[in-house]
Order: sequence, then structure tokens, then C-alpha cells
Amino acid sequence: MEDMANRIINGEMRALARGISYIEDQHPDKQALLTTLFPRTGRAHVIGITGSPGAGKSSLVNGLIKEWRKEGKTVGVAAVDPTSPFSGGALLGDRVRMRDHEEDDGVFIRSMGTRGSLGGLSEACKDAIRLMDASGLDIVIVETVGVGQSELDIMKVADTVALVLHPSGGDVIQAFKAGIMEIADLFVINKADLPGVGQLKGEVEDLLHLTAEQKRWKPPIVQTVSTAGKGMSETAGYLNAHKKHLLESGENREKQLNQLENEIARRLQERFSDEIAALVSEEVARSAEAGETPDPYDTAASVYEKWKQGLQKV
Ligand SMILES: Nc1nc2c(ncn2[C@@H]2O[C@H](COP(=O)(O)OP(=O)(O)O)[C@@H](O)[C@H]2O)c(=O)[nH]1
Ligand SMILES: [Mg+2]
Repeated sequence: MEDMANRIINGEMRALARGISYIEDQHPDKQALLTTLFPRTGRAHVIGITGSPGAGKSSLVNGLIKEWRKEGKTVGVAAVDPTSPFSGGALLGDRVRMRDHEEDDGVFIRSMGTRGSLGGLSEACKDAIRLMDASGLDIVIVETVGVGQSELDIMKVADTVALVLHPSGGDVIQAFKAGIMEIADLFVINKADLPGVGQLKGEVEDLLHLTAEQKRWKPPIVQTVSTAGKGMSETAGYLNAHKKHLLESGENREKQLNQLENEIARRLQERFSDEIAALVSEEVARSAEAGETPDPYDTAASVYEKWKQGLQKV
């Protein structure tokens, strides 16, 4: 494990790939690996790219990678696609584009989501981002499919979130409802070669009045044609400017502490809820055996007391 951690810190891509497999497979050394690497994290610019399937996220990431490589930056990508084990489609699309960078050891691309549950996936994804960060990659992208709750969870670990929209998508309202509009720092209107760009831009601007009024950072709207490499340097520029804004305004530290607070609370809740569920199950079985019907109010109170006593023993 120590050896693997050192190799990851030294930027060895094969060790990084193996480390991420440890995470996905719940390897017994997973925790130790993450703890060892945690002090090495916090350097990378973590960028979340979200939007509905087919919006052009992978094409955009592909174009941005080319832009960043020209600047000499190294890039890691976690492509999160829980649908891939069923359809295979989106993952295949990612694979094809990955070939563009296959020979380049300044680019690391990993598809995630073929193993485990959706909740487990967002956990694994956060840990994978940490590993990529610790390995010294300058930019870490996380691409998620769709605009649901678990995508929202994943996006909350990013420094910068870009929402990719396209003219025929009609997904502005959906993104608004899901709360993605509120956390987006950049709106990318992709497929700007297709009709309807003006209308879409208008819709985004209207909703931005509702979500971004009080924000210190006003999310820009950028137009791209990812497949033709148009708008890439502008997009990269905005992403960079947002990170700079975070650092200069002090929001970066605020955000970091906030994210850690949420993560620690969530990890604890998971553990507590497992312990409590076991105690409740015991209590209900005991009542039932005695021919009683457990009173939910009393039972909850007594389980809570038992659980607290259990804690005091350790
Ligand atoms: N016309 C046009 N097509 C695009 C553009 N960007 C992506 N596409 C196409 O849209 C489809 C979905 O792109 P993809 O990047 O896989 O979308 P994702 O599902 O959001 O990752 C592919 O067929 C792309 O070639 C664009 O700017 N203009
Ligand atoms: Mg994709």
C-alpha cells in the first residue's frame, strides 16, 4: 500500500489506475490509501461537467483536453456513467474519444459506474478524484450523465461546475428544477452550429436572474461547437477565471471546509444509520416474540438510549 501511495504521488498512471480499482472494489487497503494520500490533495482544479445525455459533454471534454495540453497542463477525467452497464452506448462513445489521447501520458481517463450502486458510485467518484489530485494532475474533470440527485452530489465536490446545454435539448427547466442551475458556474451552449441558440441563451439568462442574483461570481454563458473545436479556448479561459476568483475571494477555503463538513457528516450518518437499524431490528423482533406490538415512539426513544449507552462503552 505504502508503495502504491508513493507511486501515485510520483504520478505513475498505472498505479493511479490500480488505486482507483481498489476504491471501486472496496479493497481492504482502500481506507489506508485514501488517508495516506489526503494530505497530498487540494492542488488540482476539479471541474464538474454535467448535462443531459447527448448534450456534447464528452466532445467538450475532448476539446478542452487538447486546449489544456497545448498549455502544458496535465488532465485527469472521471467519466461517471451508471447507465453504461445496461446500454454500453455512452461508455463506448467515451472510449472512442479516449483514443485521441491514448499515447499521451499527460492525460488519464477513467470510466466509472460499471460497479456498485448509484450512491456508492458518487462516493467512489469523490475518492477517485482525490487520487487523481494526489497524483499531481493539474486539472481533474468529472463528467456525469443526466441532471439528477446523484449528479448533483458529485458536482458538489467540484471547484467549478459547467452545465452543458444544447439547442434542441429543452433541458433548461429540468436543470433548474434539479438545482443544477444554482450550482453552475459556467453555462456552455454547445452545438451552437444548430438553430435555436438565441432562444436557449434567452432562457438561460431569464433563469439566471432568479438563481445568480446574490452571487459574487456571475456565471458566464459561452457558445461552443465541440466537434469543431470552436469556443474551446474561451471555455478554458472562463473555467480558469472561476478558479482564480475562488482563490482571490477566499471562497475556495470556504467551499473546501463546507464540502469536508458535509462529507464527514455523511460518513458518520451512514455508520450511525447502520448501527441504529440493527438495534431497531433487534427491538422489534424482541417485542414481536413477546407477543407485543412495538410502540414506535417508545421504541425509538429506548433504541436511542441503548445506542448512546453502547457508544459510552467504547
Ligand atoms: N452538431 C454538433 N454535434 C455535436 C457537437 N458536440 C457534440 N456533438 C454530437 O453530439 C453527440 C453526443 O455527443 P457526446 O459528446 O457523446 O455527448 P454526451 O452524451 O453529453 O457526452 C455526438 O454524436 C457528437 O458528435 C456540436 O457542437 N455540434
Ligand atoms: Mg459522454
